[in-house]
Order: sequence, then structure tokens, then C-alpha cells
Amino acid sequence: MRAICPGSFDPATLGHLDIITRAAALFDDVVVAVGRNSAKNYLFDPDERVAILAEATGGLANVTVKPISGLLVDFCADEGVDVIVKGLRFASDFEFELQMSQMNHAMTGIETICLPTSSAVAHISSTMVREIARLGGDVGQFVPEGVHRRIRAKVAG
Ligand code: COD
Repeated sequence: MRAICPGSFDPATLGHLDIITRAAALFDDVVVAVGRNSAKNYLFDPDERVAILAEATGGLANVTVKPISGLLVDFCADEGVDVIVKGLRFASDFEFELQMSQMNHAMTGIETICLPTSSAVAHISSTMVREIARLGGDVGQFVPEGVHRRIRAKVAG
């Protein structure tokens, strides 16, 4: 089966990597889809986010990374994706993911599977990583090393 892990990934964190790695162990093939959530104020542009994730998932042979600009369900139909995989941290994630999964299912019938977050990375949030980085804090414990390096360069620049 072919799965998709969609997200904004701004920036990709150890929480995202945990979900992607576990999805790659469950499914034959995983597409990581770098999308756009219009409510978010991004640190990295879409091309940078794709490059960052391609580097971070380089060790996973059945994972590819692609950008998406339109509807997720259209991308899934075009790419032959069978199932959407999301991560769940808290009740607020559940409410958001439940509604998105129902909207996506209503449009094309595609199913969403949610993996509970691993306890070691449950607290990690891209939004908070962005805020800490912009205010000069060290986010090294929350993100892969390549992402940490790029954040330091972005904030310094
Ligand atoms: N542990 C486990 N899971 C985590 C963690 C963590 N520490 N951090 C994040 N996650 C999970 C999130 O719960 C989510 O499932 C996934 O990782 C991605 O998270 P984000 O924050 O990077 O991505 P979002 O939620 O901003 O992404 C939203 C999408 C881009 C997927 C969404 O807006 C979308 O599908 N856009 C395409 C347009 C579309 O079809 N819109 C209609 C949707 S109904």
C-alpha cells in the first residue's frame, strides 16, 4: 500500500520524523507531501522544506518527498496514494485531524490513519520551534541536525 504523510513541516521536527519512520515501516511506499497551511507564518519556503525533508529522510529507502500546492485529495488521486497518515499529540490535534479526515473522506473516500505520538517527542511543535528560533533560543534538541544547521543560518541571516 502507498501512504502519504502530509504536513507543513516548517520546520521538520523529530516528531515528524518519528511519524514518517513509523509509516515507512508499516507501508510499502510513503510520500511525504510538503503543503501549505494558509494560517501559518512560515520560516522556510516550500523548496527549502522539501530539501530539508529529503535530507532528513535520506536513510529511508521507501520514502520520497514532494511539494503539494492544491488539494491533498487530488494529489493522492494523481499519485495513487491509498491512505493518509497523520500524527496525534493532544486533544486539539485530534479535533483538527478528525475534521480534516472527514472532509477528505467526503471528497474522495480516502481513509486517514492516525498514529499516536511517541512519548519522547510528544511535546515537539513546529510552531514553538519557530518561535524559539526567532527569539534566539537553541532548538537543537527538537529537530534533526541538518534542520538545526539551516535554522541557525536562517536566523543569523
Ligand atoms: N508528534 C507526532 N505527530 C506530530 C508532531 C509530533 N511531535 N508534530 C506534528 N505532528 C503531526 C501533526 O499532527 C500532523 O498530523 C503532521 O505531523 C504534520 O504537522 P504540521 O504541523 O507540519 O502540518 P499541518 O497540520 O500544518 O499540515 C496541514 C496540511 C498541509 C496537511 C493541510 O493543510 C492540507 O492537507 N493542505 C492541503 C490543502 C487541502 O487539501 N486542504 C483541505 C484539507 S481538508
